[in-house]
Amino acid sequence: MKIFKLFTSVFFLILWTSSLHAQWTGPKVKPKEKKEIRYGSLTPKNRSDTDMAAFRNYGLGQFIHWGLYAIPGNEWEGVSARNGAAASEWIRTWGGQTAPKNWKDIYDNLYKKFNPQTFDAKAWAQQAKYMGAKYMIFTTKHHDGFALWPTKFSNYNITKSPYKKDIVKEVVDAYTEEGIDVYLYFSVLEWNNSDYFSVEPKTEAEKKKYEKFLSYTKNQLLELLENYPKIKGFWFDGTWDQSWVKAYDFTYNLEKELREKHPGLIIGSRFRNDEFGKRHFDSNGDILGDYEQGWERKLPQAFEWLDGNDWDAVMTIPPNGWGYMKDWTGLYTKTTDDLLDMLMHTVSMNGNFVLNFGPDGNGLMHPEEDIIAKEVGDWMKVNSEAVYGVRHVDLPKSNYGYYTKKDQNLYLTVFNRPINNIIRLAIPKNSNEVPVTASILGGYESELVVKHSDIGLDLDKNTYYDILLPKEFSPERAFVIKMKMGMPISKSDKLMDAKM
Ligand code: JFZ
Repeated sequence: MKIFKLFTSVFFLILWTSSLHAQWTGPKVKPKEKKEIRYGSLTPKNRSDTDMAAFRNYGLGQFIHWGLYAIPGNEWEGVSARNGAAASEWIRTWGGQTAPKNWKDIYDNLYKKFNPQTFDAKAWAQQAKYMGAKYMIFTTKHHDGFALWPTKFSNYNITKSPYKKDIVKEVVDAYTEEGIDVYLYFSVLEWNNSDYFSVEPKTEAEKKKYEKFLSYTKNQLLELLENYPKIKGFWFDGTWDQSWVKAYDFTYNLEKELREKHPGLIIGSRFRNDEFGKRHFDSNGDILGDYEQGWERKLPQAFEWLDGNDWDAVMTIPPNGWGYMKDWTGLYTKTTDDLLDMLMHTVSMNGNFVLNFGPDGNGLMHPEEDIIAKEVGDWMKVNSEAVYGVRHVDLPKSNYGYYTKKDQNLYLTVFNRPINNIIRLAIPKNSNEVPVTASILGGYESELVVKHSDIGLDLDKNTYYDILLPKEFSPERAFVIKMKMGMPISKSDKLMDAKM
């Protein structure tokens, strides 16, 4: 019996995860026949306005998950929730042997203890600025339903905590002041709202309740736009339940209203679905919303997978867990080098990389996060030219690292340095743009030697440019070679084939 139960739950888990991931984590397959869609995207692919142009140039962002879950920090009275809850911000769902008695009750009363004495939004914003973040995403309300702003539409909000003050306002103001654009994370799904349904409401009474929930959601979103007109967009979450999926007429009109109220507003593909229940991409495979919002703790392997859409990737430092997690021991936590690699992977494919932070119950970052923010910032001080406002480069993939480009500049961020100190770039023979000069960003002053090495391999479509790295140059992290592109001095010779 137990085994059977285990099998069925594993089966449903696999079913659930595969349905979550099916559409957006691999190459996009477009259906052969076009369908008539009435609830498709309200905005065109690759919006061309200035707000979207700014989004496209961010390169690096910061995510902050903060809420009541910051108080337990993934443990309670010395007992870890690590094997009982999905992630630290999901600790309310803690179950099984290790969970405290009446845990949900304890959790739902945590707001009485939420009093972050050392919270300083300005300090966060300065840290993000130092790190090089150009935008940030802040959790106004996670799945637990607790609002960090003084919402008029629910009592479960910050004014009922001992802290009382409007946290969302503090964050929006402080980051905007530093020149960092703010996006608000908003979970539609709520765990402890009796008007919420995960399945489609069936009876009249259920429908009535869910109607109430929908107008509550709409009211809160309009309220956020009203209160914080400086924000640039929403980052939606918790929109996967059938109740929401079936409410496509409501969500379509809501999106319209939000956009009308706040021209330029940016909304990703995780907000709503079409009338056939297709999420992120509609039934014709076209993106819903302004950018692809499915790259969460995962990165595309190939540029083609993105189908030319704008996108961002959000990333945790621990394997999983977005909220504060006090104890990082025994987990692989991503190093600064790991994160820089992911950053360049992302921007080399036209995406924005968004690094998550989970401050504690007092408003302080995890000490390891402070170190990473500093180290990423140090690196960005020297190398951000290869990150901001750059585009994908259509060259054969380099094994040394990642290409990006801006105007006549080609950047290669080197993560794998060759033993012989010769960086050999493969450039298609018919290319009318080749590296002419090269230098290393920051520190190393003199220009590098660039040599055309036309190897002459038969049938090879490429010719080669060698950049010689000075032996004495020994940086501690990835470094960026900046090249000026220009006309080739001589076209690659077509060597006469010997007779075979
Ligand atoms: C969601 C939340 O449940 C989580 O707590 C966190 O806030 C994260 C940023 O978003 O988690 C998800 C949502 C969607 C997918 C995976 C995790 N997904 O589509 O693969």
